[in-house]
Amino acid sequence: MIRVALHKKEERPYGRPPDGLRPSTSTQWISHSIAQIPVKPSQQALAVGLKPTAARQEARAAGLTRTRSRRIYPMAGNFYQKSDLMPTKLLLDTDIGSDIDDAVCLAYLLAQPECELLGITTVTGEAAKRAMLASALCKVAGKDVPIFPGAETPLLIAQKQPLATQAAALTQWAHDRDFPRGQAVEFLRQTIRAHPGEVVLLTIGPLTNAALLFAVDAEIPVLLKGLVMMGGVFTNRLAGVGPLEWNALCDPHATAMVYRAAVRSHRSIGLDVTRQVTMDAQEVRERFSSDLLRPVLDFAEAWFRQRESITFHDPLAAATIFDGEICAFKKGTVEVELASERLRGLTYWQQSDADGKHEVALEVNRQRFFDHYFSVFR
Ligand SMILES: [Ca+2]
Repeated sequence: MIRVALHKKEERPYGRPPDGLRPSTSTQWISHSIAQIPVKPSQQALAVGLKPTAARQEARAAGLTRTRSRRIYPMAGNFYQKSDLMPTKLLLDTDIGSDIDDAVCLAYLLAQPECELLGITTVTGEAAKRAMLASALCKVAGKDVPIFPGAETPLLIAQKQPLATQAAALTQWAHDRDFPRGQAVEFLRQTIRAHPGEVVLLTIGPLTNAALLFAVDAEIPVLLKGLVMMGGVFTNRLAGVGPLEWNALCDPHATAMVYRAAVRSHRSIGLDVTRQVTMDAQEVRERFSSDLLRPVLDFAEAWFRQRESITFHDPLAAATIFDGEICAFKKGTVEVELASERLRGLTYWQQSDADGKHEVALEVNRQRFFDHYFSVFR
């Protein structure tokens, strides 16, 4: 049994901002039994709740007609149509501070004019230091984005990512040091409920926060506009890419819970695709010249002491939200291996055009991605 601290639920109608979230005045404790999590694909019971009827009724009551629903949930390959004039409301869940690509991704989101970044949550070890790194980028961008340190340890397995190594570069950059504690999941929950059908949740780290979010509020998956994840490996077509991917590996049980949730638009950009968008250190140093990319380059110097290139895993996942032509997706069903200790976290993908609820990126236009990525910094 684990215990999850949540702040007392406010009784307020949907459509209003979660302005009462900080600071909190009282806390209620909700127990969530991890023992309820099925461990075999054959036991796909209601791990995170699959009764969306009430949430759909609430979304309709908030003005999401059937016609509009079709417009904001288009077919694969055209996820978010250009006719959407309003910026996309986005929540970012990140393990910024380990692989450099999270910072590369956050800089892109802060510069992307079509992105309304509602908040950032951090995940895995030293979550507060990760929040400081996110804060440093937000300050350079001149944006006041709520940042919440989230879950530091996986649901059941041992920690694989205890340190935020890039935090060493924080001495060079102004950043906040104090963040609300123990409120990340509740912040996500209230923000999504305040904007039913409008928020895209982008996860670019292990899925502990997302799994807890779906576990404490089973209506959240259908209240999302979409869930976009960097994670998994779905084909074996790319030489040198093994069957396991880091985000899924770091918390396989959370990954399984998220794939079982009844999200209406669920997209995964896996390692077999993201590994195709790399840039060597010299070109990164030449092209990361804008004000917002300068701290990223500073964070990256520690990275370059061990590697000579950056792979744009997380920025690629983010870019697919704003340019539907960068990646080609196929529908199917993803199941996560939990029984085998050796293969735990492996993502099985079965293509199914008819009833597949998970869209997986299969192809990437590398040149289009890099052109798109750097275009937002001009
Ligand atoms: Ca990441």
